[in-house]
Amino acid sequence: MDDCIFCNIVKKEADCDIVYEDPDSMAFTDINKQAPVHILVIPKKHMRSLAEIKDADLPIIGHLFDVVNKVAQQQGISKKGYRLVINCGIESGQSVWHLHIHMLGGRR
Ligand code: DGP
Repeated sequence: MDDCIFCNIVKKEADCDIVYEDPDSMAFTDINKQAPVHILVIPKKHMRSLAEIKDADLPIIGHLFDVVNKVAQQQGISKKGYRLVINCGIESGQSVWHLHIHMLGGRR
């Protein structure tokens, strides 16, 4: 989608610190870090939110959690632990309407 900032990141039309990429997903540092490690894991395919995924999207959702595991190891937070957040919908405060998993780690 042209007016989606995360789609623009996927197309490499917006600047960001990409830490992982494969044909279906991408992970990059959040522009507004809330923890020493704050990474967003996204599907490359545009999906507005968790509430709007289709049955056909379920394999990519599982894949995203595999990516979380890989990125956690790469970032050295796998053993100590980290928090995952998915904001879903207006009342959650979701501000970017492209599904993303926040990975927060590096401190207790
Ligand atoms: P949420 O509130 O769950 O929709 O979180 C959206 C996150 O996306 C927020 O923590 C800031 C981050 N973000 C927004 N725009 C950009 C951007 O252009 N680049 C990067 N790296 N992160 C962004």
